[in-house]
Amino acid sequence: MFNDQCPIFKDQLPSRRPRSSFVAMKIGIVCYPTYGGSGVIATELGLGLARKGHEVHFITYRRPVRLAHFHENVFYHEVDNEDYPLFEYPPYDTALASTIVDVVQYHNLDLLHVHYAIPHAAVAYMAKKILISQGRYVPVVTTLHGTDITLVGNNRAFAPVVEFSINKSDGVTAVSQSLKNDTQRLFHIERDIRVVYNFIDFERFRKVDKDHFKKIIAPDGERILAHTSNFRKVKRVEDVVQIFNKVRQQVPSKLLMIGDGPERQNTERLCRELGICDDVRFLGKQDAIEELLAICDLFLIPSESESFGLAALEAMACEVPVISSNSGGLPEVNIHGVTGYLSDVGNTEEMAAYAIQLLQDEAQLQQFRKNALAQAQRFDLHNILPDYEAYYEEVLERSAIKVE
Ligand code: GMT
Repeated sequence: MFNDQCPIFKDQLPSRRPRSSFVAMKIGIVCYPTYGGSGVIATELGLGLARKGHEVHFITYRRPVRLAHFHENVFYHEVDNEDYPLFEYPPYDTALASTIVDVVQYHNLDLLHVHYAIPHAAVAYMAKKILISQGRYVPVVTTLHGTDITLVGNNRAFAPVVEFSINKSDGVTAVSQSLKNDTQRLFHIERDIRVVYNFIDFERFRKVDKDHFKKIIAPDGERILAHTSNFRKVKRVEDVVQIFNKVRQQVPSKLLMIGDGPERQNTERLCRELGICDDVRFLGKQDAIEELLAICDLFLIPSESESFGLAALEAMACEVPVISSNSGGLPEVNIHGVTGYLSDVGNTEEMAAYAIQLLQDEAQLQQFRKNALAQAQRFDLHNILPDYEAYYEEVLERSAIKVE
């Protein structure tokens, strides 16, 4: 007899994995390929693992944005989700499950790592069951990124599937302690959740000299504030503008709005109403965000909910202090009075006051810049990646032990 968690096919299990020496794994990564943080983390993780010698197979419906070049050990499998006239909604989940089965079998994968519970964890479960019927067991690790959990708070329709597929995963990670707590509060979770934080690649995110940009954006030496997001309601983008409106009355400054999404039009309208359009630039989606962060003095992220706040970490790696809300995992990243300041969601008065105080005190700003970098270094890719590798090993070993 076997069940969903317990592999029965002894000969394929990784008893060949001595802890002390490096053993390359074949890992399938399922993610959203878009600009969102979960896709970025999944792609950077895959690339990092491949650089270490693991074989990584990305399975998704479009080439992930950060998978721009050829990489040894990296394979990309596009999910073919053909739209038949019969379907009002093309059945992506079915196409994804079929692709996973095919890739696991053909490339002999050791483990599947799916990012974002909806629908990836449920689809991975379906693929796992199909593979079991074919005499093959592949353990599944699910990483929870935030909105896959908090969304359920707003839409209970997802709850049974999310809860079931988390419990049926062989390993579960969350990107912050706060998200782990939320998951345990919102669902009946029977298994341990490991916190593995978001990370940053310092090869890319570091302060570089882009003074020529600075002169174009702030010709009179104004301070530069920035916000990056997907401009969804949860980001409270209008708060960013309200904070900036107060700051610019005290400190000559400019605001860079990087990204795009549903709230952009409302936000642009607000800038017009406030008469501050000359000081605000909407840049849309940008690939080289680090080049823009390099010229910034302060980063604003007043989100309603934020499981971690990768955008804040990216800013801090570029030595930019952060004014944020205190929601979700943000206090685990941004340290109040050290790397920036935190306020209650919606308290734009206080956020603006903190920003003004910091921008008017050059010595303190410089100290916060250093502190932000030091804090970001805790989340260096080279520190976090081994946590994922160790967790994979643990999940594989646990699966092996169960059958012995
Ligand atoms: O922030 C978003 O809307 C995108 C979202 C995603 O799923 O791609 O980001 C979430 O995952 C990131 C990576 O783990 C986290 O850093 C973000 O904090 C989290 N966003 C929210 O919780 C709102």
